[in-house]
Amino acid sequence: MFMRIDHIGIACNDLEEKIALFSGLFELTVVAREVNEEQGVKEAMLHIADGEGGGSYIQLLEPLDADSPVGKFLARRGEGVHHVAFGVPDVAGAMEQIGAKGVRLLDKHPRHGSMGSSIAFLHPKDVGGMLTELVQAARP
Ligand code: MC0
Repeated sequence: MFMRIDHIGIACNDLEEKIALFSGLFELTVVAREVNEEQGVKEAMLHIADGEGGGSYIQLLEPLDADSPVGKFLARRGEGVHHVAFGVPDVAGAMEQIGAKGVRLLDKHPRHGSMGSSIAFLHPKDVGGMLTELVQAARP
């Protein structure tokens, strides 16, 4: 079902500061920046590699406000890994397949994600404490 890890999402208080840190430490390049109002984040994608089905990235996430998912996460846990996103060929199909196994879907329908992708989240309590995202890349 999963083709690859699409990205690791990192919650941070200051996007520009963490872009400088990650690009300096690992020599990664920012390939996209976006404000996603629906998800309540300002974000940057740092490219790691390309593979079958799409690329893999570090995604840096700064909350737009304290009541957003990333804002609440920062208040509760501080900066760090917020979610793991798996690349799938068909996000609606993957949602149906995983939902049938009893995992709670946090989205009823796929939503708009980074770089034109379609995404859906799975409840962390049903995936060993890991907030999990399914990603169908716009251009595999
Ligand atoms: C909360 N919990 C987490 C967690 N956030 N566990 C692991 N990783 C996380 N990131 C835990 C809480 O500690 C709590 O555990 C339990 O889940 C229920 O939390 P809650 O009190 O209901 O907390 P809420 O209201 O903060 O909701 C958490 C939930 C929410 C995951 C349901 O954040 C959500 O719907 N997230 C999906 C959307 C999202 O995260 N968007 C931002 C990234 P205890 O043990 O204390 O009960 S958007 C994005 O990444 C896009 C742009 C993209 O990739 O393209």
